[in-house]
Amino acid sequence: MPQEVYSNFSIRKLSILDKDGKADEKLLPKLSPAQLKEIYTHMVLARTLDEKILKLQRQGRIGTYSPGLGQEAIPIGSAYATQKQDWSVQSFREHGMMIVRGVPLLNIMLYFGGDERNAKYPVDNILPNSVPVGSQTLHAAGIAMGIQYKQKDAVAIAYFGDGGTSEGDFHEALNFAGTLNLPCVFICQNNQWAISVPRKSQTHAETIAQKAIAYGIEGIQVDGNDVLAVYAATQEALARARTGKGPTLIECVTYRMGDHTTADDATRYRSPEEVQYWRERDPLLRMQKYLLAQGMLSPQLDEQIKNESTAKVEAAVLQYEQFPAPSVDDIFDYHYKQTPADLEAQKKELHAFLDTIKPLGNEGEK
Ligand SMILES: Cc1ncc(C[n+]2csc(CCOP(=O)(O)OP(=O)(O)O)c2C)c(N)n1
Repeated sequence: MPQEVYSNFSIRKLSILDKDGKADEKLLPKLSPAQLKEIYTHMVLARTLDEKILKLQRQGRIGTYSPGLGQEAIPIGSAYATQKQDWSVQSFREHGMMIVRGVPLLNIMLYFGGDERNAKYPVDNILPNSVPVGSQTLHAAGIAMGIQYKQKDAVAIAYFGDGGTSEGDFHEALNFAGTLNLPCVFICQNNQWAISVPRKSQTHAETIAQKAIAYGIEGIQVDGNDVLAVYAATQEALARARTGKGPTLIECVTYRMGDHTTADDATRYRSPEEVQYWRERDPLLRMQKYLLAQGMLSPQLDEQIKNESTAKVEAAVLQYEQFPAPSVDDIFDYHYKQTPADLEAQKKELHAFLDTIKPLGNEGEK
């Protein structure tokens, strides 16, 4: 037997809007001017929210926050391609996805305020934030198994970071998804950093997208700062999944412009030059330039969109800060159908204690 090449594999790379907002006309997805403006409006709102929550955290008015600054094109472009019945399985940086799918800003703030009631979304099929790195991939694969079993017309989308691809979960999920031909889309937000660990320490592979090849599924690398490319790639992957053609791994190449969270200081491990390189590739400015050049946006309309976003965010802050505190009874009431006697005793004891501190001006149940 001679030695021969078994096969040659390749990975597609998609970019539609360049960094100056110029589009490759041949690749433009079919979106009306109204839809393009809507996408931009979502991006402005996501960024306005991001900036506000960061300030609230610095003022001690909200808890630890994971900014989505610079990554808005990914959750927004991908969610814009979904249908109501699709499932979104998020990690903790996909506020834009929630905005597109109709989750109120209040819920997003409640999450970062540590209030568990954040996850009572008024819209279906969005999983709550899941912080365990990589876990989203298995959750989505499991949901996709359910969709397949029940023969539903839906797709499950998982969001995770480049760090997530080093977890066993990622490999198990892609393997299950491939062998079972699941209606699942894996969206990796490759933002170059997993806290202080650079992308090159996660894998020696040139791309994350090529990992799809090993699992026999479709893989594509997309410019993650190009909202139209993210939309187009997700649209294509969703159509494939919906028609029984199986899962896709989409690697979105982007950059985490902010700190990992408000508990981090990224200046300690990355250079100003690197940040500047990516600032010039800002996904929001790129879309703005495109719309201005197309005459779909004017400076006046832009101003109006920004003012409306600020008003929405400020209204949500008011709602968040006036949201009634949960009762301490919640600690005890949801573990058992019938609360056991020892827990009832603890509950009584806690109430008795709170009664003793209330007269001292303590906020009591808060
Ligand atoms: C299983 C697990 N290990 C460690 C952590 C702590 N942790 C939280 S976020 C993070 C880095 C995640 O990086 P990446 O997956 O690239 O996503 P990014 O935060 O950049 O969006 C780590 C290590 C965790 N949440 N879960």
